[in-house]
Amino acid sequence: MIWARPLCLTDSAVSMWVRSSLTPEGVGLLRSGLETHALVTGLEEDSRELLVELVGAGWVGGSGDAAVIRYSRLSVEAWVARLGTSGLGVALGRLLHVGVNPQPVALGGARFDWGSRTYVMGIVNATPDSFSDGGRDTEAAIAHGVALAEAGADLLDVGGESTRPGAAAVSEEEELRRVVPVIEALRLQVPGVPLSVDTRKAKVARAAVKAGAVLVNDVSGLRDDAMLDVLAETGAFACAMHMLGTPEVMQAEPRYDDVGTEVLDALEGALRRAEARGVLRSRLWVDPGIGFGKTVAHNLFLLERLGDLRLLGAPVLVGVSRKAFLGALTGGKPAAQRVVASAAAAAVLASTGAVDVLRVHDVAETRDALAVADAIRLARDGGARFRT
Ligand code: HH2
Repeated sequence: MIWARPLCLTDSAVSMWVRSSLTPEGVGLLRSGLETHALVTGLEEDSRELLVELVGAGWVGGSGDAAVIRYSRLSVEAWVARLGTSGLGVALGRLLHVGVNPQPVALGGARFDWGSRTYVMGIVNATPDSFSDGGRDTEAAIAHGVALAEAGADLLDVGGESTRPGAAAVSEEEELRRVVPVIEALRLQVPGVPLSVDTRKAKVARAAVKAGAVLVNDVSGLRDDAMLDVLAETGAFACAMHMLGTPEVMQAEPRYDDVGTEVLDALEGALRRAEARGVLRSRLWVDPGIGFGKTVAHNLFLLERLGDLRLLGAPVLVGVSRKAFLGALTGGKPAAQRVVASAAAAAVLASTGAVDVLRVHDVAETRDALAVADAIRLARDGGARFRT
């Protein structure tokens, strides 16, 4: 039987292309010359004129501040060489990050080889009031961290302040009292698992890093210069998360003109502020902040377009675990009954290749879901025609 199958230049198809027709060099050329489309927004009159001239026949159309263009990696390289670090040059240059994994990193002795699988950050809340698993004292939090490490967590995120919608802020002293002993104990009891501290406070971050944390997970998006100074001085990694406002008010009618662009703008702003204060960009991760000043529709749209965060060139962390939007999608289930929905979300996100780390409460269940999703995403053996 004869079949004509549409062929994309996916990784799974490359060896078949080579076997059927092209040399590996030919595949490389094809890849760099392969055309695709981009939506360009934020254009002003002069940058729009420049873009029209630059892309020539690649101009598809546009109105207002937006345009659609056709591009290939080769054409982007030529445009960037011409435009340098102007706003348009930087924007177009970011297209080169798409489809490219961030550089591997060693974090607290563990290696993170981005793209090889989706990594799991286990949540260790040492809080009385977290939305789904509050009520742990120091000993219970330590035991929980050890259990999550045994269940296969690649990292553990220790938090001493609930940031659920409407939560009141916790004092610095109280937060220090909650997180530092947990980090000290986990550093000794699970030495192979890197530790992160979930805090918005520079003093807490500094004490946590001293106690053994190697990453600062800042849900306020690195807004505080004192936090940036701690990162620059200690060399700790950090995750900048997007949040609209503060936990007290963030869910009071969140509004955006364009949620995707506003999240990208805010995260790029955080990375630039951090770099300007001496933090290495290679140590920064980003997170769209699911549930932090977003409606269910905003959350779903950000997840559907998660691949856009690749433009920032940083590892992408996402927290969907047991969150309210999953309850809304499953007929109003309470947080403790959102485990299957959380694992489903993890698998869907991992199957797109747009997420590097998932922050989760249920490590064992998530690892199972990711084992399946990652295996399908990375499947290469399609029989003799496809095998390398
Ligand atoms: N979500 C929560 C807390 N910290 N950090 C990042 N980077 N991304 C997230 O999505 C995120 C986060 C909220 O979850 P949880 O810690 O379980 O709840 P609470 O804030 O009530 O302790």
